[in-house]
Amino acid sequence: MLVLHDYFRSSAGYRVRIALNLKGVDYVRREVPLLENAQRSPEHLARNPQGLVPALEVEGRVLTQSLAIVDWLDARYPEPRLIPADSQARAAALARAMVVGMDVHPINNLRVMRYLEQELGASVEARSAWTAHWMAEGFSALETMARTADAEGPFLGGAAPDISDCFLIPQLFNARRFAVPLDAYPLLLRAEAAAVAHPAFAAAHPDRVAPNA
Ligand SMILES: N[C@@H](CCC(=O)N[C@@H](CS)C(=O)NCC(=O)O)C(=O)O
Repeated sequence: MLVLHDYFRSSAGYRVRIALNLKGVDYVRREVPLLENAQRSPEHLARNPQGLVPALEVEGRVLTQSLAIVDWLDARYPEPRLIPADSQARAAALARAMVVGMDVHPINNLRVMRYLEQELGASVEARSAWTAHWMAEGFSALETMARTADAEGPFLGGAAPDISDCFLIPQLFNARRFAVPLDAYPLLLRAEAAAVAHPAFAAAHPDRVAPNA
């Protein structure tokens, strides 16, 4: 049985939950309470020296980094494919996922927010402006990428979701938490609407996996 060390509101964990659900793979979740700094406990650092979630235990080994985990899932459980086989489509799907996973999320996550506040003295307003700015940059580029792609939707990946949808939907959840305006991104909202209606995405939602849910 796979064991996902995760935090209910972690968007990187949410990506992996979506991918596991899309693949129909059974797993158990273990909550790592980030606000209590459990990610920095010796126990979790032994799983992931970065002190981050998600971490996926697979047959005595631990996989980290959500993109690497989704890639592993695609190799281990090939259907449905989340990273397309066609080389051009593969590069495009990974590029969309990386807009979120490499260029938006890493500068908005908990440790960066804490650093901005505790080391650089940023106010709550300044932190919110920072978050909204980098999300808007990323969403704006993704919207253009979605518009110029061959796929007709509703997902970024087309009729079926791909890895970029696994990355986008959690980031939109974050955006809504921080009241980031989303009206300028109709194609991203179309993917979100399709995800709301999709059982694999719905079951991965933070409200569904929250400790008190
Ligand atoms: N690039 C990593 C990012 C992981 C990450 O930033 N996880 C966040 C939660 S979404 C975390 O564990 N934060 C804890 C902290 O910042 O102290 C991935 O994709 O897995």
